[in-house]
Amino acid sequence: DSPRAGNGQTAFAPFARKMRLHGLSEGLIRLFNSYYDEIVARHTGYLHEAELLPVSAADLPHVDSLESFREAGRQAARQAVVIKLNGGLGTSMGMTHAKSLIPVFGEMRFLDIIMQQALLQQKECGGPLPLALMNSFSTHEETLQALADIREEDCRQCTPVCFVQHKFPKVSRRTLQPVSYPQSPDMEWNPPGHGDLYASLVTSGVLDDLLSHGRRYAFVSNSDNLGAVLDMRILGYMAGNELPFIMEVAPRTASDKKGGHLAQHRDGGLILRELAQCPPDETDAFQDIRRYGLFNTNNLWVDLHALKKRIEKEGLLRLPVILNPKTVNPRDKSSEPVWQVETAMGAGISMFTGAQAVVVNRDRFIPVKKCSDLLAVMSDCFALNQGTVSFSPECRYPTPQVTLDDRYYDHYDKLLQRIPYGPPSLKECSSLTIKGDVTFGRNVVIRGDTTITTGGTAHIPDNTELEGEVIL
Ligand code: UPG
Repeated sequence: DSPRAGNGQTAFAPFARKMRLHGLSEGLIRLFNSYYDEIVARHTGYLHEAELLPVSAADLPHVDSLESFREAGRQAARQAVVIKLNGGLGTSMGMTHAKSLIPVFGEMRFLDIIMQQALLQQKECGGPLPLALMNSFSTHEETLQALADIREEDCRQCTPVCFVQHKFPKVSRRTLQPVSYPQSPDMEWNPPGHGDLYASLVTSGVLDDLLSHGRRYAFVSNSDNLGAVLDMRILGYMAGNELPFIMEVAPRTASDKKGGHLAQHRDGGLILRELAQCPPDETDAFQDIRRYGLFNTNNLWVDLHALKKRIEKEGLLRLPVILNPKTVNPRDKSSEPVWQVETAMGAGISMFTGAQAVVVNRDRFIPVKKCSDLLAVMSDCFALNQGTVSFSPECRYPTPQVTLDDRYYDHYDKLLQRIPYGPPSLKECSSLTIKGDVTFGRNVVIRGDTTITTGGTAHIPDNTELEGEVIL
């Protein structure tokens, strides 16, 4: 049972001290204080079923219907900026460094592909198009190093602006006080989620800088989404209609049950619900893809003028809080239980009057979250051409559903050990499930729905073709 913190101000004082000591601004301290008050008041941050209504794709504009805005988009590109969220580590693929530094196509890492995309988009726009990376305290140094190593020629034409997102002190779930972890003081802090973008743009000075250079329309996306490139139609639609905010949403499939879904609040506007905001006894409704048929791709468009005006009036954007229960050392489950205070960028959809959602095709959402996504992306289902990642026209099905055995494929290195000659051909495969420790030889072809099971360790010989239930 966690003790109540008593007088909120007194209880918060140690957080304010700690944050000041680490150079965090008074505005951010006030923002964190308001989130902290919610912890003290025992708010959960949950969005309940009873508050929500589904949204139908038929009621939203589809990107393919926005063709007439393409030219307006080209004009508005002079006022655009591309921002990539680059605060995350590759932990979901067993890596301890910045996720954007994991190779995805041969030697090409997410970061190299982002740089190529930026150069290509500059050509399309016929002029400079700034690229900004929001790093976190965990990814900043190595991202700077990697950018320095990327070919000088590429960087000269497009030098990304890097800014570092804030950090929030972890809150002890026992005492509701700042947690102390002297053996690794960095672990006393957490990145506050990608919702921190709005505050970080302000406190880093990047918002004012972009506006003073005439950059008004920000296209923001996850750095691990290989399909997130500037779309002139959506940009033109935003500029032409003076929209403050657009969320790109896509029809949900069975594999999109975890991301945030779009809904309408019973009080009116559109709203994003992340899995962490769903009460545990309502996850079935959350995952019902027929009820909530659209998910947030996290490709967002923000009018920086509107953001600036809003902040001048009301201070840093206060988003719905997400309380993430963890241990201070995430790898040591016996260490102190903490709350990580986080927010999600897509929550902006309910912060700006007039915000809209646009339905997009799957080619704008090619995420790589786990090794199973990576295997599909590395296979012949996808191709990379000068930064453009596309589905192979020879692919018979939409992206194959790949399910790997986490005991042998949870880490990037383990995956590579099991596909020493590259991934099997998946262009005629609709689903591949691997149960057990399976290594692939050269030129293996998988077709249809295939499940490969082995009790021990199995090697698939060169030139094998597999389909259906395969027991090795
Ligand atoms: N990131 C940061 N800072 C943070 C947390 C994350 O820069 O503090 C970056 C991270 O590097 C990645 C992106 O944000 O590039 C997305 O982060 P992640 O934690 O992987 O979020 P997801 O689980 O992918 O969820 C987001 C949205 C969700 C949406 C989904 C689409 O929250 O609503 O459905 O993206 O992939």
